[in-house]
Amino acid sequence: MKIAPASGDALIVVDMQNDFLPGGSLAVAGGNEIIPQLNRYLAHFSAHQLPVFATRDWHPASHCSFQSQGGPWPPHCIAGSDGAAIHSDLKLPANVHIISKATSPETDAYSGFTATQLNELLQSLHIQRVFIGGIATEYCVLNTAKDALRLQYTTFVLDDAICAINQQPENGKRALEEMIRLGARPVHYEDLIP
Ligand code: VGL
Ligand code: ZN
Repeated sequence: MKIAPASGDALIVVDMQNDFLPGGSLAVAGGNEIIPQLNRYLAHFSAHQLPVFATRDWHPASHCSFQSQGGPWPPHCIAGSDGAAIHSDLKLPANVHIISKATSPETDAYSGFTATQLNELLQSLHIQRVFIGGIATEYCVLNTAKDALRLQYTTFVLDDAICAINQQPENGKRALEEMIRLGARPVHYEDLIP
């Protein structure tokens, strides 16, 4: 399948933050290995002057998803901390749209669309197709893709630039299958027409 990125397309890079990468407090094994691949997509979208969005988990120190508050996760991505910073090897364009999510203590949000301006921004830029990559496949990538599909965006998942936590070995694989079943199309960098 060949795809030509064109006007109306946007790239959404999900949660490529230090805490989710090796060395971080909720490190996803292999998460760093998708950085070069995401950089190829970023270069492609930038070369075509297509908009780029980067979501980030941006939690208060007492967030409900933390184990100390009865949640499932160790503390991670505390707003303004080094752990919450997007990895410096990721080559985001200067005009990247940063989308902060799960910013209030009492609610978690795995989707970049939950309680953010993402949909409004995409609408204002007349975006019809979104290309989604990043981490974690079975949490924030999955939920962002599901919302994109529900909101009627043609949704591509970057099969070669996502990474799963895999608390159970097949979680990432199953999440990709679910996205495809719901109508997302998997893409590989080689599918893009230069
Ligand atoms: C995420 C666990 C907790 C994610 C966010 O970005 O997939 N996972 N918070
Ligand atoms: Zn989180």
